Amino acid sequence: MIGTSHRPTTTSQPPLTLSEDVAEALRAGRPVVALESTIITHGMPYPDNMAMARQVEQDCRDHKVVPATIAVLDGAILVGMSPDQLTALAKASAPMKLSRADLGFAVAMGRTGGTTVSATMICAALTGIAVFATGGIGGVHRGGEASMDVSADLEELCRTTVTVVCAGAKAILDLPRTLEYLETRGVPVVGFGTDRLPAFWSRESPWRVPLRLDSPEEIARLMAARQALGLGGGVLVTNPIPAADEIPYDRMALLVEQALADAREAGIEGKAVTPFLLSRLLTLSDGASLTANIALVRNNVQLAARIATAIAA
Ligand code: PSU
Ligand code: MN
Repeated sequence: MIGTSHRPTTTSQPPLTLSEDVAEALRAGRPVVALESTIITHGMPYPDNMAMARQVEQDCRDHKVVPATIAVLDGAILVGMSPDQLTALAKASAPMKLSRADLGFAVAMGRTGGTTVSATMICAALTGIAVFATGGIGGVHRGGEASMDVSADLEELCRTTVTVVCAGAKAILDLPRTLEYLETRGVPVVGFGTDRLPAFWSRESPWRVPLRLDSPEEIARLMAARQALGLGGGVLVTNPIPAADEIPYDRMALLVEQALADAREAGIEGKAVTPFLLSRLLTLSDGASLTANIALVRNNVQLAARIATAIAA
């Protein structure tokens, strides 16, 4: 109760700033979906990034679910953002790309950045949000067996208990090694209504997805069963892009080869690789990759909203 005791100012509370509607929904047990923000800062150009960010928040509200876009502005971890805060993030000059390794640094140094899948999962779990929607996850990069370029997203899926809805992984990655990594570390990879691993812009890839579920209620049951068994760690739901918006795998594969060659030639390394490839593919596909990207993110957010609703029921 307020006023009955003095609390020391150094509490063990994590430094998270919840928007009023997120805090209110969590108190009342109403559904909330977390949304990442590297897609805003590094995944799409301005102003498409801002339009997409607003659209997916509206998609959540249309499903009577509260959106919690997560990002770091001037060192504050925001869980749920105002329209002004979203605009500031979308327009930020040289924002950081924040994974697990960078989150504490950004808070300590008052920096601004978009949170990747790994950092967004951490913040969602700290807040008590169980479902999170993104476009595509990071994975084992092609040649990763030599470069050791493996996205921190995979390790986060192993350790942090949040269900992540994505459109599979991009063909810029080594998809079979990405699946192997997740299997070894005990992360269930679920195809939503499909037996084939979706490949982001494409509904199907040549690889089978290990598990299949066909409704949001089944996904909620999987989450409940894992919780009852004390199995920590994430669930990865892979949701194929709507047919009307897809770029077929074989066509995309050619553009991906070109973009990878360009990245090698330009000497791009480390965390710059994914943003570089995405922007190259935007050019190489004459903008088609961006249209597809927006469609698949919306599709994922809508599924995440249905899963969050099924859990709350
Ligand atoms: N997929 C997109 N756009 C993105 C990303 C994925 O369509 O911006 C981001 C996600 O935030 C993901 C990150 O967590 O890329 C992975 O980066 P890396 O491969 O450097 O781990
Ligand atoms: Mn990497």
